[in-house]
Amino acid sequence: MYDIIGDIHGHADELELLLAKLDYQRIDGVWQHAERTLISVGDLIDRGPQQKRTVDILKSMAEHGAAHVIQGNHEFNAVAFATVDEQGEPLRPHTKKNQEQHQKFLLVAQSDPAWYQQTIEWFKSLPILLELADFRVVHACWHPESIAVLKQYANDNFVLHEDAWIAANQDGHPLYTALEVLMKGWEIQLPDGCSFLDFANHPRNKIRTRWWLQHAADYQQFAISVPDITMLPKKQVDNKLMVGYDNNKPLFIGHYWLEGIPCCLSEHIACLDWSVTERGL
Ligand SMILES: [Mn+2]
Repeated sequence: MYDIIGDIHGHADELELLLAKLDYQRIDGVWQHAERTLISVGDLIDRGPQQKRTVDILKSMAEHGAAHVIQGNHEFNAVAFATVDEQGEPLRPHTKKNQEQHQKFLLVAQSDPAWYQQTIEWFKSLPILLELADFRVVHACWHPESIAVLKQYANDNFVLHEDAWIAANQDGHPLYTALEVLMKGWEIQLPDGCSFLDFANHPRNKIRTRWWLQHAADYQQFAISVPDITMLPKKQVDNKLMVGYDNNKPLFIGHYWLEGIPCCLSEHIACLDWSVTERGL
């Protein structure tokens, strides 16, 4: 049996409360359960107050066989931030915005470089998705075309090859595009001239979508994670921009920072990310 948990984002106290609630016990420093295995949908880091403890809890569980952890976009970005190309340039530029998003994690990194190095190596070893006999897990979007691309650059367990990290961060490379879809979701451009303000008040002209919808929808119905949905047009979305889900197996995702009373996104899809962190942080 499995317990699947959502984006923790540095909230180790809440993670331990949840593990205790799920009847896991800390034995010799490692949280575990005699009959159950934990699955994390990724995004362990950034935002929250306990970056190191959160990583250490889940890493020790994974090493003990008590948990499976996949990469979220935050782990992927952390590796890219810490890795340089042949010219010595970081794969993820150290811009002000990228540093700010990563600040809480970088503070720990600076105070404990050895831990930082080991953590980045562990992040690199995490799969991008899980396909088990009875269900699937990916951070944001299950998209067969993107998974086919990923397979060319990953091992049988969907762990990226060491030498694929450069391509994975090259804007326009097929692997870059595939990973964007799998870990950040299916995003589409708004019609010309349309934009909205996101939770950080940044204007955007691309929306995150309810990619699993199979039928025609307008932009307001298709969008997710938009603070004021009325800023979007009621115009119908072109069917070619809708990918849908094959419904072959139940799917578990995170990423979408949902609010309200938890419910399934569709008959076959559950999102586990119901905002341990307040929005706007
Ligand atoms: Mn995410």
